[in-house]
Amino acid sequence: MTEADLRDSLLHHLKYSLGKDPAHAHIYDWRVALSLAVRDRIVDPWFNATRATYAGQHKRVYYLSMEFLIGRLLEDAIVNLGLLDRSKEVFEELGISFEAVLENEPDAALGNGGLGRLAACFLDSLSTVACPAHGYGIRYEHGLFRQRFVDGRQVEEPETWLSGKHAWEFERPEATFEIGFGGSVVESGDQAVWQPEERVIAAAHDTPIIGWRGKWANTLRLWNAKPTRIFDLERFNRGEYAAAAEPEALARTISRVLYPDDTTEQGKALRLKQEYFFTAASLRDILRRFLTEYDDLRKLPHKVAIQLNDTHPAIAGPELVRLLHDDKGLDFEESVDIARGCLSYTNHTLLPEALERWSEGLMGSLLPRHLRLIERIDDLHARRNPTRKVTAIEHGHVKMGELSFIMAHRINGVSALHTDLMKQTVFSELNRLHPDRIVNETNGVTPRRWLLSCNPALSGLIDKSIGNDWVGHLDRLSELEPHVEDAGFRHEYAEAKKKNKVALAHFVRETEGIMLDPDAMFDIQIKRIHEYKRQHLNILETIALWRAMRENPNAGWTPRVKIFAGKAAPGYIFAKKIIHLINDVARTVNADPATSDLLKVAYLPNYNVTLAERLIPAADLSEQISTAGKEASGTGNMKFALNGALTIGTLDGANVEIRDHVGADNFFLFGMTAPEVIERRAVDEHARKAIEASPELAGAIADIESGVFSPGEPDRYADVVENLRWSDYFLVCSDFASYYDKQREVDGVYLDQERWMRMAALNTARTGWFSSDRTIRGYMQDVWSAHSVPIGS
Ligand code: 26V
Repeated sequence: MTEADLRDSLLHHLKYSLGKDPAHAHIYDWRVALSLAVRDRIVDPWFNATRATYAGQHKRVYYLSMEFLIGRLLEDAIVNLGLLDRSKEVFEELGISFEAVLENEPDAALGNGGLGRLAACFLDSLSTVACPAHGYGIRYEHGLFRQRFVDGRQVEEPETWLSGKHAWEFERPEATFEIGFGGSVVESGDQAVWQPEERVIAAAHDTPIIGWRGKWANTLRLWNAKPTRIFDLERFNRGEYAAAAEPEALARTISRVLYPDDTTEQGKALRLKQEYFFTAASLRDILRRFLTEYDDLRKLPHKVAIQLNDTHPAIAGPELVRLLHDDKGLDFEESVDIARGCLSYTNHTLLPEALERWSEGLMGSLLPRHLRLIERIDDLHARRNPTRKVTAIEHGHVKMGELSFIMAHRINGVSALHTDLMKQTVFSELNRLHPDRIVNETNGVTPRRWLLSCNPALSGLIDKSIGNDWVGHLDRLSELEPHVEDAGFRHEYAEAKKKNKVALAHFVRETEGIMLDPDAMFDIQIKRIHEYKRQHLNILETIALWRAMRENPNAGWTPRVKIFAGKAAPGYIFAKKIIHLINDVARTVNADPATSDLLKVAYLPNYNVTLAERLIPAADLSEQISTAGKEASGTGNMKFALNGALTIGTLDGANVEIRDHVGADNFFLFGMTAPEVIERRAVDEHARKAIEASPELAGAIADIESGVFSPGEPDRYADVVENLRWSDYFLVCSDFASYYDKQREVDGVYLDQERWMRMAALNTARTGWFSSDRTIRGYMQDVWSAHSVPIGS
């Protein structure tokens, strides 16, 4: 496609799809027109991929996920199609800011955090490696809430990514399924008929996902919930207008909003409805597609691999058994075995409060047939494994992790440490019975978005040094190693980092009015706010550092900028307190003239994929400081290291593997290990003892308690302090001294910029393994038995 072709296509869409004259077009119109022009280029590879899959009768992968945190799509598609330079030129000629066009796109936040972003990286990699695949999820009308701060407190507002035209998707009015809830089951012998009481329509919307170099495209199919009857005409004619619209409102509620809680609150009927809704629609669609090609359902595991992204779609087990046994008449045991042959399950957390369980009461009323099938699945498992001690149903609850394990032929962890802990803890008994099922697939991130697009300064330098093959083969970054010894290369590496920091400083000045010195160390912690991630450890260290700087201003301090971003679940009171505290500390520290050249703190609101793309390339230091054993993997940690930020981190999740790859000398390790954490927790008054032993920590806590950061309201953080001193389950106090000391070591190394830049460049050169292409190839081999389709065939 030449520049002229692109311009013609853009102007064509502006005129015929948007009905706009270029003279009157707004940035929005240009953005949508460009998206449609780019989308046109995706359709042929998309069709070709589908045809090649049918022609070769290839196995298909289905990735079922409640969340796809995809962010913006336009730049990504342009980059994958190799249209970046041409697009820039077209807009330059038109006299329109290409930047502004890209910025106009809403950030699709159909996910909470790491789990949803991983699903989005996987879609990119599945297309890049030409693995026939579909993503299946929910087309939420409202994604994750927007976050604002009012007097330092988080306020949530609804998000409206669909307010304009969604340029990427194709609505499929013909692809609909009726999904039932509630009602009763009529059993006769082995057979059963479920008569649901309530029905909604699941309607498909497809977004093509193009891979690197535009050779292959897969489909993300998201389901919308619609009523079976638009409205009740009889009631409308009687003048009962609100009542007439009720069925519609009720049905649409199912796909109305993403649950923002990755927190404890469970047992919400709407959430279970969402889970069943999208899982059932997806399975019906999968079977329909299979039956267009094959007639023997026993072949299903050879042609279909279904991945459960956490337990959210765990109802797929019993639902697939129901479809095979009740609807298609297959024998029950055979149905269970076929289902297991297709299904596999990824576990993303070991935190007990995060493991899904549903009361039998709720499950029985919404999904009566499924509850009965789960009992039978459990019984079958008991019969086949007479020594077993676990059950999927226990104390009146269905445990979705156990159910998923029993119904899956592979269960995977998301980092080496997490997989080991899974075997030792939550699934120890099931692992004993089925030692071949648990495998490790360490997470990865797509280098297209998380290096090539978000960091043109660095990716340009990499291209110049080793060519551009690394984008599709990230382990080739190792070819940078010899360049790292070249002072000229290191200088250019430092220049690229500086450029990104200047751009971020500009952004922070414009949006927050905070002035940042681009020569200061940019120390960044960005992720959801959770106690186990320990943002409070970071802010305590910030306070301690500020105190030390005030006490001894001429001690040769390394200037620092502490940047935070992240949302708290609306009902997570402690997390919200931590946000408030960080904002209070930021206000106080930033107003202190004594330290204004040495320390700044900024909490950037509304963290999302787009903000991450700005922050990560500008980071010097990446904060990965969770309590060891609690962060299953982390993926931000990988993005930072790839972009040349050094990590200060614990031996947790994928930090362990990052450190193995970059080398212990190029990683700032601190804190207790997972076994030490368990031991320490058993020590009486561990927190109080740790506070007593660290004057820096004691001083920081004392400042909080005396209202230094909340003048006139010294009690504002009483509960945080109380928790730290008397409970401190996540061992903030016990890890504080080690963290504080390591941070001072970080200060020292940063002063030696030659050394720092060598370490940073080695981080880039040695983190090619963390590409999600590598992860996907691992799943294809160990979990799905799926293969890439030779492109062009
Ligand atoms: C976390 C928590 C924390 C405390 C309260 C309850 C609760 C509930 C859920 C979660 C996390 C849910 C699953 C999840 O998002 N896991 C994340 O998955 C990422 C991709 O594998 C991984 O990198 C993160 O470490 C993991 O937390």
